[in-house]
Amino acid sequence: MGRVNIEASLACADFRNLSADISQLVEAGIDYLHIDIMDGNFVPNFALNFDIMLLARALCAIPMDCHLMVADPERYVERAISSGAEFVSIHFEATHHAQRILQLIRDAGGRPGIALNPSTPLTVLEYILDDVDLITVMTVNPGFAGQKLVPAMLRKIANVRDLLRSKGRTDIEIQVDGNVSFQHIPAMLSAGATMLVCGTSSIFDKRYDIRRATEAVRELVQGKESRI
Ligand code: S6P
Ligand code: MG
Repeated sequence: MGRVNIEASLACADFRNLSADISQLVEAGIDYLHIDIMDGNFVPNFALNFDIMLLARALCAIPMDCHLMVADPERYVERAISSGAEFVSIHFEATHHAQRILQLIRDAGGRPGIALNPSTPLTVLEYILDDVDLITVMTVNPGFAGQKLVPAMLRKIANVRDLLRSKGRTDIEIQVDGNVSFQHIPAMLSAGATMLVCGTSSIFDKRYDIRRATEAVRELVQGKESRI
């Protein structure tokens, strides 16, 4: 297995004490901050925004991955990048013009990602593989933290991996987002996940300290049993 990135879903942090949580994420060696942006339209909820990205950037240098759960995402590409995003992911379902927006992200200096809702088939990827650096398999329906894994998504992750292998594109990251728990991480990794978005199911599980929980995720990534 190649390198696996451990990401912290910042929307799940304790905002009463954001700078303390970010310090712990830095100490824990988190690879990316995953920034959920929602518009109350594409998904029935609101989450983070670009000011919070700038705040996070002022507090730490952890690279950021911006997950745009918004309709017509082309409106926000430039701001996501100028607010510090390395990866910018759009939803296939949120636009009629996914390829054009992925190209726009690339041209603006970002690394494009395409996110797929649980019910969206992988056939939509066929002609856009050259336009993406990242594919997000939503393992829950987007909009909320704390949901249960849609079981068929484990097969979907493996199907993305098989597709990328068959096209010789194993350089494209496979991100999993939703209920990435200590219980599900081993199966997600075996299926081919390379970027783990960790929220309330693991790194921000209130029962544990952020550093210890991250260490436990890392143990699983290294193929060890976690004692957490
Ligand atoms: C969901 C969003 C996610 C969540 C994350 C929460 O719409 O895109 O990034 O913040 O999945 O993690 P958990 O462990 O609570 O499901
Ligand atoms: Mg997300």
